[in-house]
Amino acid sequence: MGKLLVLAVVGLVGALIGERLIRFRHRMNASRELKPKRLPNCHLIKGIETGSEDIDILPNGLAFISSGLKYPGVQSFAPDKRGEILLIDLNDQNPRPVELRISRGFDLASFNPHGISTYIGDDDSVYLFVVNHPQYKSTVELFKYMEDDNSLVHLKTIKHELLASVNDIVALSPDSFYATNDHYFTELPLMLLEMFLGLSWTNVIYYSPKEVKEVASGFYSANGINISPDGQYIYVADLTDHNIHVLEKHANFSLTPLKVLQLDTLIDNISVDPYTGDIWIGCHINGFKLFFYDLENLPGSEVLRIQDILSEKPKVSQVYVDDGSVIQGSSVATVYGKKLLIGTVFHRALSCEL
Ligand SMILES: [Ca+2]
Ligand SMILES: [Ca+2]
Repeated sequence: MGKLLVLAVVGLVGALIGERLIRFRHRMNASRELKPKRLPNCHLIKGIETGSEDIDILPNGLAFISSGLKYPGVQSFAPDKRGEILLIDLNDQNPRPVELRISRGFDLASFNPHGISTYIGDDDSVYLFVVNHPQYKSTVELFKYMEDDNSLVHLKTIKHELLASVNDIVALSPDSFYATNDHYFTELPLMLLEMFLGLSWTNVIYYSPKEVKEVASGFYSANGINISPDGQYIYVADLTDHNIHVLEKHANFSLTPLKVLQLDTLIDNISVDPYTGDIWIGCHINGFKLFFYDLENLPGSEVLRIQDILSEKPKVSQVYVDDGSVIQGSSVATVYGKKLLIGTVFHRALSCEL
């Protein structure tokens, strides 16, 4: 009887692990392969070799790029090099990235930038919000961009217990924002367990100096976040649930779920074309290739464009696919006029003509 019970328990645990493994492989799109789909006029941007995880473009064509992310379990080609914010002017024929100097007093040595968002103030001041992971913790750094000398003046560091594992951010004013947490746990073994078990415990936080609150929850891994041009809707990417959530924004900054657009790829950052409202997303074709980096089996890149997301039938177009031979691990795609920029978690950045 005792042996039977042991056998039953072992069988049950085995079945449970097997079931979780199948679901985990599905969330990771572990067997997904895509045929390359190239655009005719693309070139790698010189000077970006170690990541361009997020890109945010101002209406005048200046593009801010966060580079050099170090993230648990993810490849880095320069693990000992600090991160940086790069700037390129997309009005130049062959734009060259320049590193933005950061004002004194900011701890540059531990700078580990991730998601970013810009905000233009009433007096045309440009604010740059940067998710930072010094010592693998999460903070949000607020900077003011000074165009005369291409520098960032550090205004403040925001830390909060609700902002524990921040991935991306969208600015709402010079000092308030929504942010996504991509994990519930912050210790690596527990983060991995959370991913393996498929817990949907991540969320979106509203932050202002006066109020901090959870405004949406139930995501497997909330990642990119952005806002519609009219400011009424918030888009949140759930990386491992392969979908984009559309939420309605209210005057008190609470959010209510409106719809979910289901796709079949791992969605990272979300960009919104300010003129058309089109959504551009940088996606990971196969999560196993991203998280288990192998030179023989490179992670590829996929860019999707979504038109009319609020309509009954949003149009989803696959714009670019690469098997990793050109660009690995696309995390962001964003447009300026006819130019498409594709950024990556740890690799290079690509500029294409549409
Ligand atoms: Ca962003
Ligand atoms: Ca991201």
